[in-house]
Amino acid sequence: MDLVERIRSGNKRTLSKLITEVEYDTETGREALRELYKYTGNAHVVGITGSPGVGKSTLVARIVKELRKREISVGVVAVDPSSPFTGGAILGDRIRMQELACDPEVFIRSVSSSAGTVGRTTKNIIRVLDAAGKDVIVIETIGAGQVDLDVLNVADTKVIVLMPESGDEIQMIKAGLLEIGDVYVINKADLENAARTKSQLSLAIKERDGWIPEIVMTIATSGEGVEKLVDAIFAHKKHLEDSSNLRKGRLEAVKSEVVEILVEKLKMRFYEKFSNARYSDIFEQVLDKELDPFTAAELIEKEEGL
Ligand SMILES: Nc1nc2c(ncn2[C@@H]2O[C@H](COP(=O)(O)OP(=O)(O)OP(=O)(O)O)[C@@H](O)[C@H]2O)c(=O)[nH]1
Ligand SMILES: [Mg+2]
Repeated sequence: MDLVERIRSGNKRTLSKLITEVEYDTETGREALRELYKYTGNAHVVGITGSPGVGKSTLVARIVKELRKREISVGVVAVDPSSPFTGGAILGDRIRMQELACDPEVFIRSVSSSAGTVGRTTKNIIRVLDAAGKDVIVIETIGAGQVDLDVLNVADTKVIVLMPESGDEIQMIKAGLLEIGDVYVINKADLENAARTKSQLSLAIKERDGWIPEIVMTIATSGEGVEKLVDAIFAHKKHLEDSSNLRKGRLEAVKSEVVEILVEKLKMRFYEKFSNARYSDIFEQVLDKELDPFTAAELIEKEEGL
């Protein structure tokens, strides 16, 4: 059986090995990604994001359980928070996740965000899981910084997780996350201020592309509200399918991915060019303040016919 067939049969060991190849960006990994590409696009990708400690991992474990109850196969990609302060939670997450990982229809993988290429790696892991036939792929990220937003971009449904707050203004408004969510979760609804946070949130969110973001209250530790959350995710999925938004969103993602690849290639090419002495006088001039970096870039552009 060739690799593609083994992956598509859902063999966990093969899947695990291939994902490692993809993580290390090996030739085998790249080759497999090219071959598997045409089998992707069937999975619904759900991005779960929110500040450290809001309960994302606890929630993801509950979502996976709920999906399995509905006989839906699941892949989970956890992008580890890089902050050492939340490091303690990771061990707990792994233990919770391990119980679920025994299920042959569940595949769970962590990616370390310390690697500079985590965005692309995560996208590629999602592809492998998609080609392997997982119906839903859940990604957990902390939602801060460009990398996380990149990762979130590939999600068809973006779920923003908040917890009750006592302030006048929800922190997430400042973080700019209120413009991108399709579903909002107020987790830890057992704590004070849950209702208040919900009403503040409902005032802040707006309709986008014919979809009014849903707000769901959950208590991830007990599982309360998780069924409603999964329903909201599927309602959004249906909305995307019924409108042309699924295709539109994915088209944008494809575009930015190709741009990203081109930029990476261009960068390599420039560094190669700069490794010989050809432009060294320009760099010297910039260093000596005879040229500014913008003018230097323009000169090189002209020289290269760009
Ligand atoms: N009271 C209460 N505590 C919760 C709830 N959900 C999660 N927690 C607790 O909140 C803490 C953080 O939960 P995690 O699931 O690790 O949170 P996280 O968002 O994944 O955290 P990071 O991955 O570190 O960003 C844990 O101690 C959970 O038990 C909830 O609904 N209510
Ligand atoms: Mg977590």
